[in-house]
Amino acid sequence: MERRIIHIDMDAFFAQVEQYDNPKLRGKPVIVGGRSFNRGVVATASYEARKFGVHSAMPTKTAHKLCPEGIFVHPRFERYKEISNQIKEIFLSYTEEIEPLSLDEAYLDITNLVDRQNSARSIALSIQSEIFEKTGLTSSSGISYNKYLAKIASGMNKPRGTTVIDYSNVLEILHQLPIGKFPGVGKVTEEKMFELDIKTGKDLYDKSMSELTAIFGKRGASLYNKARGIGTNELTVQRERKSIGKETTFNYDRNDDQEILLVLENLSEKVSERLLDKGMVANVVTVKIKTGDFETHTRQMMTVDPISSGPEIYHYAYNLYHEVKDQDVPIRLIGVSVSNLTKPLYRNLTIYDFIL
Ligand code: TTP
Ligand code: MG
Repeated sequence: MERRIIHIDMDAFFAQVEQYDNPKLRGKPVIVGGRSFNRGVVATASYEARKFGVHSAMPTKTAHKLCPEGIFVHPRFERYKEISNQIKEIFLSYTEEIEPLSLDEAYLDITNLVDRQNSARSIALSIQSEIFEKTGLTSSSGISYNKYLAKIASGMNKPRGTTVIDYSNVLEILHQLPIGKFPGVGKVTEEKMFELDIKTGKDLYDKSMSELTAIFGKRGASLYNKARGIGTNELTVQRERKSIGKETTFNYDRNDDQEILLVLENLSEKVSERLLDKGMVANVVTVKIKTGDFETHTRQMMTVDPISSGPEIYHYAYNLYHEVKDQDVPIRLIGVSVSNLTKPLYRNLTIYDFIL
């Protein structure tokens, strides 16, 4: 089945965030990076600064020379991370099939969202406008039938671009693409390509598989395929591995099972409350103890059914406690957590539903 993959990449990400947060910087050449004149490098530059030839990884010193009126700003990674999370939430509201590549770019597999009313392009445009509405920032998107083509496409009409590569235009685009723009071709490979007189996708296309494997080893085949529009469409999706946990540290080491289990029951109840708050159910329970000499031990168990109530969590925690606790060794900390969390699509039926 033909996949529809979108690659979304924020425009001049760090610089745009700085311009958004500080309106005085808007429309100006902003250069984000290390401000140390001798050792700093540029993380990124606003499009206004790029006109002067400033780009990522360039020494700050060079950027100063090229763009004397540039405004140099120190990066604020916490802020970028915050916005990155906001953007990720927007992606997740469209599909769970997402593969983030860095703070400012991700692949989305939107195959299942495409129908008669919604083309892949219109979905990409709608994601981009939603990002703009919620964060004030612009992005570019590329749409294709595999990952690396989507990534190439998103870079073709930056900033604020939306570009489709399909079977009708793929070879034309790849043939004229500078070799350094192929994902996976970094500076070193690019140099090697130049030595072989391979400057564009067409030059690469003209090489045989055996020539390329002789020069590039195992990567030869992948390069051969990349010149032809062939690449993987499988996303590496990070399933949420969130967990919810509570723990207590005692003010003295304890060894009395009754006492400890009372605490564990209490903690289970608190974990349940937070789980219910989120409207989620769990499939794994973990118990953690720390002994008096600071060794940590954990045990975990898959639940038979997804669980959420305090008594259910305690049921598993109780058994795990007896597995992990050495009768003769007092402990200073006990904790319980649940993980493998999901939102139930419908309420689980219980025996009471049948009685009624
Ligand atoms: P990119 O997406 O490569 O660049 P960009 O978003 O600044 O610009 P473009 O419009 O061309 O996509 O990288 C995203 C962020 O990662 C960038 O804003 C800053 C950071 N970064 C570095 O810190 N060092 C680097 O060498 C690069 C390339 C990026
Ligand atoms: Mg970017």
